[in-house]
Amino acid sequence: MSVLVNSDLFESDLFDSDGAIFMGSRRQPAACSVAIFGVPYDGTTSFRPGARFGPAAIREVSNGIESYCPQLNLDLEDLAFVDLGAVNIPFGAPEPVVAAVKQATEAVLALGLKPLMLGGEHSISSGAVAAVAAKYPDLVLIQLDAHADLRHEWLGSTHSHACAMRRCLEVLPSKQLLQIAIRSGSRAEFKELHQTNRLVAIEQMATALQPLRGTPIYLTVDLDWFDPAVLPGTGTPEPGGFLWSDFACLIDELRHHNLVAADVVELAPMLDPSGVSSIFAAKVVRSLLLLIN
Ligand SMILES: [Mn+2]
Repeated sequence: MSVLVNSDLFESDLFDSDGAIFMGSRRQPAACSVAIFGVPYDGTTSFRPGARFGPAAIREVSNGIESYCPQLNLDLEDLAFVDLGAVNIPFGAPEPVVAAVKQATEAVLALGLKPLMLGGEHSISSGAVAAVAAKYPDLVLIQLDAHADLRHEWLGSTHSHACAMRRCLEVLPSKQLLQIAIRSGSRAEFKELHQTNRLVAIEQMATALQPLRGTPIYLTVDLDWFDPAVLPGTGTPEPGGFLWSDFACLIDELRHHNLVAADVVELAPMLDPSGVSSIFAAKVVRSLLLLIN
């Protein structure tokens, strides 16, 4: 593994920096505050694959949206952020991928940058959360997702996308995870959601977050939290989801918070020939870039 000592001469075999970058981002981390990186992995996808193409699709369409966000009254052009490219990952099983994501996130944090990861499937989040939780022991993880992701194992893998939050709970205590308006899971998963008080109803979202102002927050956005009518390009769509206006309510609250890391996962662009899902995802990324800075 390479050792990162000078951000002006950032060269690392942890990342493959070839290819397109997110609108307005730089290729070198010097003087930046946020680092975008992609993880093109969907090796445990159990239903409809394609999330490996998510990071590239988000970057490709990013130039089609404005850099200015009227809601936040902030402009990406006023920020300095780097797009490091794709984490170099092996093909196949998830364990070495999660390990590579953890190492890459540690490298980003070591440069003093806040990580903003583009998936890829949700299993990658546990690697990034582990690295961020090591830096911020009081970290609170907020999960937007249709699914509870609390299975101990799924289809023979403990690092399946269906186990994403279970793996995060190995590095975070239960009370440091908030699962926002989960609408799909097993009976056992829902029993746990209720017993632990981790499930937050959509109407309670702002109220539940207010006491956490000042606490370091990691936001993981599984795009299937949104309704398939507005975001069909995802591997495990679930009817009964949310709209941009619901996300905007979360943004309104999070602007008062200390967002230290985020990821946006499970975009499978080829499942939406209209391309709107990718544009939706790019707009989510724009909001997070502006918030995390
Ligand atoms: Mn999900």
